[in-house]
Parts: sequence; structure tokens; C-alpha cells
Amino acid sequence: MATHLKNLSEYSPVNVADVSHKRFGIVVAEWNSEVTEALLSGATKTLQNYGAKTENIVIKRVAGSFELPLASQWLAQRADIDAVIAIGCIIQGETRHFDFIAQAVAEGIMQVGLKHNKPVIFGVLTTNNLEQALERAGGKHGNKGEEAAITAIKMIHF
Ligand code: DLZ
Repeated sequence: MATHLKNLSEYSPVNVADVSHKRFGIVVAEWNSEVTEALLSGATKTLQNYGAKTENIVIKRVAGSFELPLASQWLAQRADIDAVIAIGCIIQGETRHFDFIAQAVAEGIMQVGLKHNKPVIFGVLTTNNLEQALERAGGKHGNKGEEAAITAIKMIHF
């Protein structure tokens, strides 16, 4: 578990370790799939470690991170989904594409959570290069997918 995240049992008086009756939606961008699939794996394993059932984790794939907000909305508006995790990896290129996509995705994902009054977690890496992304997708800097899953559980038990 990421060191900066508090132990879940310290975080809330309720037994947050049990999410066996919760349903999660995960949207995964296919761009930089080597990274995003590793993030997805980290997220799903973490949810399962805290009791989530495989059949209660709905996974949907979209082309790129720009599509994450709308797809997150499609999941967030489902009454049976308790929290959504949006997973992507945006890597700095030689054009300003990076800035536009990163900004739009962050803003869009936040808006979906506010609109649907439901946790929509920003599990998107924004890095200078692939190496930095891999370091955060199971490498020396942990796995942002795991962090996103823990954040979703914390928010469900706010
Ligand atoms: C076009 C594009 C570029 C240049 N870079 C990335 C990236 O680093 N990460 C990512 O998730 N998606 C990228 N995309 C694709 C856009 O997110 C989007 O899928 C397309 O612009 C179509 O809307």
C-alpha cells in the first residue's frame, strides 16, 4: 500500500475493510495500455483484497483518456454502482495535446463526481515519459491503480 495513505481502519470508525456488497465501475483508457492495464490490475486486486467480488467490478475500456469523463458518467449514473475509478496514462508529447487532454480529463472527471454525487476517482497518470509512468504502475513508485482503489473505498465510507 502507498505509504502516504492511512491505514483504512484508522481512517473511519466503520469497518471499511468489507466492501463485499459494494459495486465498482472502472473505466480504462487503451492509450499507453502497457501502463493502464497494470494500473487496472492494481486497482482490481486491491478492491478484491478488501472484499469486493469479481462480479461486482464492472470494467469498461475506452480509446483514450479524453473519453474517460463521459464513460465515467455512463457508469456513475447507474444506481447500482457505488464508485467509479477512471484509469488513464497521458504522456507528454511534443505538442500541446498533453496539456489540453490532461486539463480536460481532470476537470471532466471531477464534474462527473459532483454531478452524480458519487466518488469518481482520478486514476490518471500524467508524466513526462513512459519510464516515469511505468515507475508508477507497479514500479519503484508504487501503483496508482492501487491508490485509486483505496481512495474509492475511503470515499464510499466517508
Ligand atoms: C491523441 C492522444 C495523445 C496524443 N496522447 C494520449 C495520451 O498520452 N494518453 C491518452 O490516454 N490518450 C492520448 N490521446 C488520445 C485522446 O485521449 C483521445 O482518445 C483522442 O483525442 C480521441 O478523442
